[in-house]
Amino acid sequence: MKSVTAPAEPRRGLGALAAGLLLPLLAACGDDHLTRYPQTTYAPRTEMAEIQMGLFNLTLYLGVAVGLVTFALLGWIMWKFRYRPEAPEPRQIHGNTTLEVAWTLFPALIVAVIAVFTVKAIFATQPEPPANALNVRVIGKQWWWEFQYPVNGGQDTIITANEIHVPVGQPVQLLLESDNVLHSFWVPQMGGKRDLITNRVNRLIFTPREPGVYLGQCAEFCGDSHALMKMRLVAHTPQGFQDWLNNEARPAVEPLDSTSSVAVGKKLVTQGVCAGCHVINGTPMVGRQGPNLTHFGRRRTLAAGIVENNAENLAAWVRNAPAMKPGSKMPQLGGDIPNALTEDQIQYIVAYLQSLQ
Ligand SMILES: [Cu+2]
Repeated sequence: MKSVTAPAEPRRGLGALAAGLLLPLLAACGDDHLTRYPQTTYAPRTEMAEIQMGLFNLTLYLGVAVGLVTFALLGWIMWKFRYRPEAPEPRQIHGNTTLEVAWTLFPALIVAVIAVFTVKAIFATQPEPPANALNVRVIGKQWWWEFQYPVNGGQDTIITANEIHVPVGQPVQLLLESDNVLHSFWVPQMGGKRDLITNRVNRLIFTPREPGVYLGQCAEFCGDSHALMKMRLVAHTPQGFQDWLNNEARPAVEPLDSTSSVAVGKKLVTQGVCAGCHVINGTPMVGRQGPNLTHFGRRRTLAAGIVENNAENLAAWVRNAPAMKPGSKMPQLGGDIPNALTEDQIQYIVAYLQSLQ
């Protein structure tokens, strides 16, 4: 039976092909797509990201040109040599040296051009660290990020998690490592990616240009919650960065009133189950398993960027972290388990953690 829907298929195929070809071009036209796709490589904000996008565009355009020529030739040949009942059998040939030399040399030339620009880009994106670089040690965890800022000439270290803060206009050198499995640091608008591995320190150097909040995430499969290992890169003005750093250097704020829910929460956190895994500077907590919580209340998100940092989400996280992040090393602390925290206790803990500005 003759199908009546068949003619629509090639048209739909052509539509998809055209969309596939046009989408990157449209995406490159402006930053409107940033709202929809905030973790984009199409809006570079460092020289490194620009070099990488240039290389991507070069291969994309060459690929599109080769594709257009190939499909045009194919179409022309199919039309010219289409079946005609009256036509005699075509002349039978074997081998054509000119054609074979041409279709060997031409692709080799294209690959050579790509290779030249690729090697240039490799050297350009792996520069020697500039003398004025801000060094940040980045340690990939399962599944969150630790950021360490050496201060006072390397005497002290400021430790934070999941939100990396940098100034604009100054080169940033990330010293990337892992103490567990492989991870990969990727904030697309800054450039990247680069792996965090256990037996060497990898470097990533870039200079943020514009203040803003840039989204990133781990780009190397690292276990159950790999897809939930996100981060924010916050680029400040130089003064804004210094203010942030100065605040991070302070010990945790004390509850104003010793009878408040914040004070009750402080006692629960610093003397209870949290103390085994977390540090809050200025308290006796010494755990190094989990993120440093000294200024936790200032972070925009929690659980490595997966949800907004608000009272409701924080309570849900404290109550049952593995329910939000499968495989999380933070255990379930509330709900239906022996010796669970009560709902009141969870609210006190939330009040204290949110007070840590
Ligand atoms: Cu990871």
